[in-house]
Amino acid sequence: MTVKGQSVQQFLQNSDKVNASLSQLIITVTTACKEIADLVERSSILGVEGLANSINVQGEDQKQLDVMSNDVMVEHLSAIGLLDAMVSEEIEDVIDIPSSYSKGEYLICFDPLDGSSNIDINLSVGTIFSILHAPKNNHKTSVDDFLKTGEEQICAGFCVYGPSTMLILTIGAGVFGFTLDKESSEFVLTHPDMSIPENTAEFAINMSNQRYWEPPVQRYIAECIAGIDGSREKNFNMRWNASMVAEVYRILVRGGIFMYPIDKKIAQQGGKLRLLYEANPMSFIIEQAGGVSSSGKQRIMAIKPDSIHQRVPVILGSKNEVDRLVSYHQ
Ligand code: AHM
Ligand code: MG
Repeated sequence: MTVKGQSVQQFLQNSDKVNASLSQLIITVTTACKEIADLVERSSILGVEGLANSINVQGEDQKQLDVMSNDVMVEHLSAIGLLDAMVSEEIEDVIDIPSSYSKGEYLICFDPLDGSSNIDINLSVGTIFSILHAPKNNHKTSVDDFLKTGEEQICAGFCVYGPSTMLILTIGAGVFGFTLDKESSEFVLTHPDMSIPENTAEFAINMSNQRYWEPPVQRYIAECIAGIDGSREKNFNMRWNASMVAEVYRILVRGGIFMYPIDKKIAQQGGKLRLLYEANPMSFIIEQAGGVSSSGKQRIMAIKPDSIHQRVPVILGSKNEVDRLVSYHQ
């Protein structure tokens, strides 16, 4: 039963989709997220909102909080004996479980702090995660273990560190939103069965990349901007948070379409957003809430990854708008 006000722990206990070990793994992620929420909230007091003076595997400047959030995740998750290995946006190779801890039956991929260009301006950032089964039998952990389609995810979620800290979770039976109650330090169910309206008049895209877009996206956005005077005969509104967690949360609450499409500037790297720990978990959540998620050419969850930090074009959100833009690609 999904009763508003129940803790995430109670919610998982009542679900027939999770066993005790998966439930414990999810709870451990939420514990790490509470710690990250605290770091984000106190970052200027702690003096850690700036650059770490290091570059990650993506060639991006790491913020101190990127590194600290990654450490919090790795520390909590290494010790629970439930994981076989991990992949993080901030670490080039697969992260092995130290030999001092036992290994377990799951794999996890995460972006410890998504949208981190927003840290020093006090806008929403978040943590995204995706959980998979590890291969059975005694085997040596390898990159290949992670190269599965998004369809094989058994759980995906994200936390948004905004005015409230929220956890959005799917275990393959709908999408549930929990709000962190700072008095009890519990995530409590506030948004049961989240569902995305099929229609929307709100789009999200980084307009500064317009001159690099391909024709289908040019056409779609031009039609939105023409509004009531154009072929769509309705006005659209635009949002861009530069924080995927905030954009996906907004779409879960009131619908919308979010795009980080392929463009000439990023064509060589295959897109901007990463498949394993950004696009796949968000696609699982969006589909579970009745939305659609596509690269423009194919369903994101059907893409077989070639590498753990692979990038992909992303178009997701309200069904009718995503379907329309996908049809412009055909
Ligand atoms: P990050 O994981 O390094 O923060 O990058 C991902 C973020 C997404 O949250 C957001 O949609 C996008 O990058 C914003 O990119 P841009 O700054 O090009 O608008
Ligand atoms: Mg990210």
